[in-house]
Amino acid sequence: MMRCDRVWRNARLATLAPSRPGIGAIGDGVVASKGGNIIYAGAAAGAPAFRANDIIDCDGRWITPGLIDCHTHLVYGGNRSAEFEQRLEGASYEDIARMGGGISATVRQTRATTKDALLAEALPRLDAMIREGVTTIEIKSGYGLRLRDEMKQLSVARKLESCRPIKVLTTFLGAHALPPEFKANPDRYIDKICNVMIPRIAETELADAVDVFCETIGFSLQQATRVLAAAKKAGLAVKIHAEQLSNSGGAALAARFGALSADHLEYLDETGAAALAGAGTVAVLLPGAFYFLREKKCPPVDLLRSAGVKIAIASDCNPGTSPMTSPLLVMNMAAIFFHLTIEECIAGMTREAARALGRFREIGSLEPGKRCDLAIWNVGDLSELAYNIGFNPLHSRVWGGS
Ligand code: DI6
Ligand code: FE
Repeated sequence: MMRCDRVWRNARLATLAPSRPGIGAIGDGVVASKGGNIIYAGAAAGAPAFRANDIIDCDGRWITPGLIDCHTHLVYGGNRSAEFEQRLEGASYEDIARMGGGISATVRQTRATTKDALLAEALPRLDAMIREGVTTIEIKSGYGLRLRDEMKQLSVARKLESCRPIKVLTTFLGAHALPPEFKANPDRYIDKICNVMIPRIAETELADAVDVFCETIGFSLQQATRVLAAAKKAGLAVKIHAEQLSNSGGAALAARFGALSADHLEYLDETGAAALAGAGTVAVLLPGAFYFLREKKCPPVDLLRSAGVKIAIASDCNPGTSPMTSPLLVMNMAAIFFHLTIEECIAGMTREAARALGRFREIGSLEPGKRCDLAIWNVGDLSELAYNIGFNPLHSRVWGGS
């Protein structure tokens, strides 16, 4: 008899265990948890006899690991629905930015919003994610662009974790855009990020990683290099927004710094893909931004596959280019726009997303020793997760065993 807290039986499992092919499916499966962690996840035949306080009959439902959204900008002030209307009338994202809108508009609103109000605005978005089975989310700063407001954004992101049953990982994205105070001197802002902001963010443990928007309309390769070097020096993991609107060489830079992930990648080339593969950097694809900006160029998925790069997918939830809070819609769009397979879509929001956050030892698959984060689905076939549009088949969600 094996003692445990809770058992889910009569379930079909997508374990996502790397030792099994594909999504690691098991037809008649059992999951058992103790102290918030998985102690067994596998076939019913061959499972030990469990003595549990709670035994849940899943009636043949599918269980996947809890979903992981590994790239969001979920905490921000206001919204940009008025800009959306301008775009519908023909203005481009760049036009709007030039007129003082875009990221700058959200920076103004975020600076003017209190911590409590930011929290209140973020919670409905987080709840939407939770309703579709998300158990871990990454949240970036980048709408404060000065130390106190970046810290405000990050501390609101951290605070969300005490408001809901969810794991929040935070990323400092001070190098998201140039703040108005530094318009005349971009390199001075990079100095400030490297010499003041990153050391302070590291010391206060407000961020788990550092990201940079490496792009013609963001920061140059040289500036991004300085930011990533400062992050490494402060002992923080690094990520990068790379090759979204042009090929700037961000992927190779990510590889050079052993980045956890390189994100967007529409304009990635062969050299960049080989570099990511060599470094084990995960490619994070963001179909929501591609859709909302009506982009034409898809990320080179075949190139990623043939180079052997791991592929994650995420919402990029943000007010300007992806006002999206649905992980299921991310899967649908990744399949339709980027031609990902169902297996890639599911792995992309579980196992590979965990890798993109450097947390695959703790989450992302149904394996003994991992946190017992589960999503239990009312579907006959797992492809229904990506097939339905705007329908939520989540039956229940388990975070840390309960
Ligand atoms: N890439 C994007 O698509 C978003 N940020 C980034 O680095 C845009 C964010 C916004 O428009 O508010
Ligand atoms: Fe982003």
